Amino acid sequence: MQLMQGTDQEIVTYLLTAEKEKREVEKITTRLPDLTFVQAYEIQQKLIERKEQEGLRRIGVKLGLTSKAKQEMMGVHEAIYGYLMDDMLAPEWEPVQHSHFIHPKAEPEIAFLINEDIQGTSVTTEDILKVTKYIAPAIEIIDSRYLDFKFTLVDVVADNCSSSKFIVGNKWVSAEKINLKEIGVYLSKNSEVATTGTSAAVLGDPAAAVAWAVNKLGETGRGLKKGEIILSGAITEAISFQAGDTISAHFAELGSVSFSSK
Ligand code: 0L1
Ligand code: MG
Repeated sequence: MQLMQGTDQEIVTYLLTAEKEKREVEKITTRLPDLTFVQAYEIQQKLIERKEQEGLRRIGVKLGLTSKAKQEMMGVHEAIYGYLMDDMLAPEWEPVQHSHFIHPKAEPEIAFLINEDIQGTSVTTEDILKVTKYIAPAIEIIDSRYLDFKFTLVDVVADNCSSSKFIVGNKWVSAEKINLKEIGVYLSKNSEVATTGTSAAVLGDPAAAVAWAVNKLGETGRGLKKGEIILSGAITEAISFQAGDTISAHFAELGSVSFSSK
C-alpha cells in the first residue's frame, strides 16, 4: 500500500491497515516530509476516533520517549503520548500470539490507575498522586507499524506511539507507600536478565511524567478520566521477543508481571 494523497484520513487508513494486516510500511514522512508535530497529533486523534468508530473504547493514555537516553537518540527534548484502547489490555495468564504483531518489543513500565477525572495545564506531581488510586507493575508491548522500527518523531506520534498491547500485574499498591523515584527494575527473557533500570529514568519520577501528559492533554482541552490506566513510560530499553519466549519484569516493592508468547 502506498500513500497517494497524504490526507489525514488516508494516513489513518494506511497505518490501521498495516496494523490489521501485520505488515510493516514505509514511514509517512518519506512521502510527506513537511508534516509537523502538531499535524501528527491531529492524525493520531483521528486514528483513535477511527478505532472508536470500529467499536473500541479508550481506556487510558501512554507516554513514550520519557528517558533522556531515548530523547537524545531521537534528537528531541520532550516526551510524547498516545492512547490505550480496550483491545490492547492483555491478561497475564493468557499467552500473546506472536503472529498478532509485526516486530514486537517489550518494556517495563509503572501503571497508574486514576480515581478521579483530572484536567489542566498546571497539574503537579502531587495532584497526580492525589488522584491515583493504585500503581502496579506493567509491561508494554510496542510494535511500530514502520519498516525496521525506524521513524521520526512525527511518524511515531501519528502511529499512536507504537502502541500495541500491555499487561498489568495483579498487585496494585497505594502510591503513597512507595518512593516512586527509586524503584529498581529488571526485565528478563526466559529467566535470563536482559536489561535493568530504575524508575528515575522516567522523567526523574513516573508521577511527574503523568503530570506532564495531563498538562499536554490540557492544552487541547482534554484530560484523564476516572478509571483510566496510564502507562508512565519505559524504565529500560525495549527487548524483542519471539514465539515461545517468556518475558518478566521484576519491580522492587511492586512485584512482577510477565507474559509468554506463542
Ligand atoms: O512506549 C514507548 O516508549 C514507545 C514510544 C515510541 C518510540 C518507540 O516505538 O520506541
Ligand atoms: Mg512504552
